[in-house]
Amino acid sequence: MNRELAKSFNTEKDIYQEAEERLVFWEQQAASLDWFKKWDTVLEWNPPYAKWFNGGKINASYNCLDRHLKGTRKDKVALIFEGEPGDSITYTYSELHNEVCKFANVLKDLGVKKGEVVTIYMPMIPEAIIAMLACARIGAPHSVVFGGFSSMALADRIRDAGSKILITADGAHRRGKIIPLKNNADLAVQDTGLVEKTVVVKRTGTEVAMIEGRDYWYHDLMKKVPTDCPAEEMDAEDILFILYTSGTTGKPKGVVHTTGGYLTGVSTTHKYIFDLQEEDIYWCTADIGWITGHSYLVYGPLANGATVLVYEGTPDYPEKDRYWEIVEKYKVTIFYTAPTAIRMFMKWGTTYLEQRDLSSLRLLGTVGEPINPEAWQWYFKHVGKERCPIVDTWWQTETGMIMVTPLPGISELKPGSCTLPFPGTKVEILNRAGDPVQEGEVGYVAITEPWPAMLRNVYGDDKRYKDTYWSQWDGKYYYAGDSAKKDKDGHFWIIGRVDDVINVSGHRIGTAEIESALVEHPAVAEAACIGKTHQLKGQAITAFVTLREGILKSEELIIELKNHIAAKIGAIAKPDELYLTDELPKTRSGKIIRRLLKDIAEGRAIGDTTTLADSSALEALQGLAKN
Ligand code: 7RM
Repeated sequence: MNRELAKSFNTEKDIYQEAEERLVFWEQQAASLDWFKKWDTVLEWNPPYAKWFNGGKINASYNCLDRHLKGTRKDKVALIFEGEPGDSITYTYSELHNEVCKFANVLKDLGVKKGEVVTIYMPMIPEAIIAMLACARIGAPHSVVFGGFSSMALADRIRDAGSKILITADGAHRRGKIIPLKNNADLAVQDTGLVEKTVVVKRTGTEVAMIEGRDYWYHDLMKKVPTDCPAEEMDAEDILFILYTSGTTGKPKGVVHTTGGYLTGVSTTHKYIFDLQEEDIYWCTADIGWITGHSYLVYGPLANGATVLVYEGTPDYPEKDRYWEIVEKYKVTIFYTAPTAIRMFMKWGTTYLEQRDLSSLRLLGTVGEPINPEAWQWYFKHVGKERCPIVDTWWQTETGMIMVTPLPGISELKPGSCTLPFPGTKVEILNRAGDPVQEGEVGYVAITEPWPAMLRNVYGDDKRYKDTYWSQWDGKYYYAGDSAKKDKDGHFWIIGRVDDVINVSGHRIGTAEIESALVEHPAVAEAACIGKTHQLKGQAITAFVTLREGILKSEELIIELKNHIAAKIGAIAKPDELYLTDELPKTRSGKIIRRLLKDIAEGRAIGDTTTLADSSALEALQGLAKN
């Protein structure tokens, strides 16, 4: 379907064919960036260590700013900022360049040296992006810690990175309330005893304690510095940033990304996948604390000279139409969000969309989880008005860039499938032995050839890098930790994390499969399933379900939903227990934390909740499962 509709997109050449010669393709893409010195080799691959464009000299901040100042993009809007309280501000490329240069000088004055990790713990405000680009400018890797994380989580990350400088804000706006970022930062700083200087942006006007000689106001420092700061000539393989991501153990992994390959990967994918045109208003709703914020809010789009919208708040404040109000106000053309947000919009109903003009939209995207076909259809119909292709983009913190995705204008769109590997990448679905699986068979997602934006290591933990990603197939292929199937057209259907597989009486059932069946039921908004230890079956399925607005909870409905799953998948997938709940425990990036649901179902002590967005969801659930 939708091949017709996608025809309006500009794609004269067959990019898949063109990219068959992978290294030639990536070399051509790299050449569209500005380099101080050209690379010696495109790829040096000593599994599992890759060097891309080795010998090349480049700066990410220069590529996101300076090179746009030469022509008409100088006065083009780079950032449109919409604050939660409704304030807004824009920066042209030239203005953003000024601010970044000034802040780079501030960092230098504070003694930050090339190679030193700077931690950024900020709300979604322009200064956060300015700080990232300023770090990149002087060659100091940044470690952005999501502003919703606790002081403990922040302290862990500061410690692991050995960071001596922290950039934060007095507070963050969140649903009309203020989150005390500086207070949290202070606790983390005390706890680690590592941080020597902090820079504080005044955002909320909250009263905060400033320690003489340690804490500095951003606006004070910015007054005293020149606007001129040449970009440091970095090696292509110098670290651009570290981003912590949770693994199977409690200790987060610092995923290391370098400069030249990363920038090549994110700019190329951003340009082709979002069909970027000069006049687009591009909005990615991800927070800068996540990889999507790094790759597709900051580095990809700015390297491409796009106009990027940055929104500080949540979709439901002050009203549930806030996103659509923003689309209408700024005439957003490209909108990139997560399935969890889409399912929430579905739950809220269509009235909020209907009262806003969404006719500027021309392309939609999703990322973060498998999108169930029903949510896809809803997005297509009610947001895109059946005019906008949807790009369902599969990738990870570790891949740095989108790896499996449709291309508008070329690909057939299939609700629920992220379709095909991006040109110039080799993604496969393999069995344990490393052989490709047959059509319809479940296997593991593998990346069989290095790609430019791939992670280079786990910060300070080489062993973990090898064990986690390269031990599955003897160091040959990258192990993504996801399971997937291919259909008859060779299109990818991601099932979910491998750790989300339930084994009922020897039958492997993906939680995602059951969840997908559940959300097809008209009463269901969202669902999460886990495997609960069972004496006979090994594991039994427990389902947690939130209902759509206006649907009442009842025993009859519980029975109906169980039968619905049995009808959709088979009796084997019928949950033993099904709870109707108002909320599910999620991370701040919207991923359901099944581990916590498992603790609840098993009736054991709740594990690590530092990644949980809202703890009230848990309390309600515990009450339910006890009854
Ligand atoms: C970008 C991001 C990575 C995990 C990944 C998958 C899941 C992401 C999709 C998806 C199905 C998608 N980075 N995932 N995108 N599953 N379809 N389009 O989310 O490191 O935070 O998460 O997210 O399980 O392994 S991440």
